[in-house]
Amino acid sequence: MNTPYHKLLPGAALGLMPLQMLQAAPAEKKTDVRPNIVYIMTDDHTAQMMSCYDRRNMSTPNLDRIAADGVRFTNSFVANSLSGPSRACMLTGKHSHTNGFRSNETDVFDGSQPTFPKYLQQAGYQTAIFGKWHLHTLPTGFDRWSIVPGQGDYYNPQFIEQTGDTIVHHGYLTNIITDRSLNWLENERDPEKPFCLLIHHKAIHRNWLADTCDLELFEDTTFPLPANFYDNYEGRIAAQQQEMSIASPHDMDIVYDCKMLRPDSRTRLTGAHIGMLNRMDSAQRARWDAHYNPIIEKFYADSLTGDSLTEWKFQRYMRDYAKVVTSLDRNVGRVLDYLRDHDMLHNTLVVYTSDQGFYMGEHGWFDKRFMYEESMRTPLVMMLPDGLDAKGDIDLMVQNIDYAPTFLDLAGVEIPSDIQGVSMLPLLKGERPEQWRDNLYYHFHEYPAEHAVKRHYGIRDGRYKLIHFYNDIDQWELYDLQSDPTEMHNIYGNPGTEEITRRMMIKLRDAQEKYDDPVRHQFPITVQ
Ligand code: SGN
Ligand code: CA
Repeated sequence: MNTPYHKLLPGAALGLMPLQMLQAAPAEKKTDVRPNIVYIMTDDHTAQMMSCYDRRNMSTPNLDRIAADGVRFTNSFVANSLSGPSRACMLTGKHSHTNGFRSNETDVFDGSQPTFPKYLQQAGYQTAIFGKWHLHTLPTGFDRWSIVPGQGDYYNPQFIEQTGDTIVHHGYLTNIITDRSLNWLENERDPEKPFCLLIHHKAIHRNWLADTCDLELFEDTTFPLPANFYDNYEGRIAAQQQEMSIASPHDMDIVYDCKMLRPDSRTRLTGAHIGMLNRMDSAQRARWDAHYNPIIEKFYADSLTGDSLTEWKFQRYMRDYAKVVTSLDRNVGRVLDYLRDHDMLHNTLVVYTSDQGFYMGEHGWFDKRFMYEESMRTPLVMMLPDGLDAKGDIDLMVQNIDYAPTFLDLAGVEIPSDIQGVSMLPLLKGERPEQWRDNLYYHFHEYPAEHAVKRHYGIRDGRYKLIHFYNDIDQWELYDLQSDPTEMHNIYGNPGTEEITRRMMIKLRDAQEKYDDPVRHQFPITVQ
């Protein structure tokens, strides 16, 4: 076994300490030098809206600081592109069928199972989470927690406290989660122990309500339409049946999503939007109305139709989303500043990621769920503690089941053999292990459900992706990501693809066996 990471740190073994350190020891409270972990996760934040990944749309200077000072994963993926399932994967290091949380709508997380916070806690770490949890049972494995119920609210949100009380905090959620996390760092934790702090935001989840101080941003920006915005889904039956289209008045609601509320508004989701606005106090609401009222007036006066209306919705969506990201970026900056100003960065792993990627108009969509690139991917950047020497881009394929074993490895805790993910620690040390995985398994279970994305599983290697949509459909898709990176051409069944199809089906079969997924179907061709 490799030497536990913390044993490599200077001063970890008292006998090896230089004299100056020994003399300074009484003033230094923290005797346990294992690295801290600050794990920031957002909701639905996609790499297209992070300038360290993509410069077309907006600037995120604080997230870019993490990438510039540390590492950027260029092939980071989830195992199931949905909030609760993604969170369960990262907590347990196991795929959805193994940890039991397959769907936001039908499952509850079994909090009695082992998770990385529990293992860290047992190993002497202090553990805490503030923000979104979304697993329908209360957190276990944390010394300190405070979570928003369900999806949480952007304005004047409720928090469920450890005492069992639900209390309302005044203000904007991203600021509040950050304030409370910093307060825990400053005033509540035990400074003698290493810690693992999860700062888990609701931002940038639908319906993208900006902080009042950011409302005016991006109003003069015209975002570029993705090249496949007007995709007709030819050859992709499941994509034809989804309900996450920006163009559709049913899927992207003009009041709820685009905020075009006026007294006679009657859409499917008008009530939900009014409910959210009703959370605001009069000062917040006055700023909101001052911003949106002229836009609403112009929108109804212009009476747009067809592509003009769809493109107008796209611009509103992009603007609102970018405003919410700006607040998030600013708050991440506050955390980085705190760690820097308290001289903690040298001994802290800072992780920034999202529960999955998101469509910013690609294929004409918002939302996620599909195994296609935009939503199977998730951004992942890290600032590394001393002793981990990787720098710049890491292009090996990693998945959110890898976080748990990585954190355990970093803390010097043995990785239990039933964890399905793999520790990324060697990659953070700058190594390039020869035996690293060359494909990823994915399984999306939530159907029938909102957005109508069919159940599917599949395998992705460095070049090809094979997907099987099942349940009330039986459709296979195959993509060559090298020649078709935006997955517009399903080549499954095309002459000349027999050999690659057979090879990908073998990889798929092997992954389903390795991970012991009970949902398996007969392959349509002989696979051996
Ligand atoms: C809500 C949203 C959906 C979203 C799911 C899951 N609808 O139901 O658009 O796909 O959450 O998102 S809303 O009308 O409530 O906004 S997840 O990120 O939590 O999995
Ligand atoms: Ca999400």
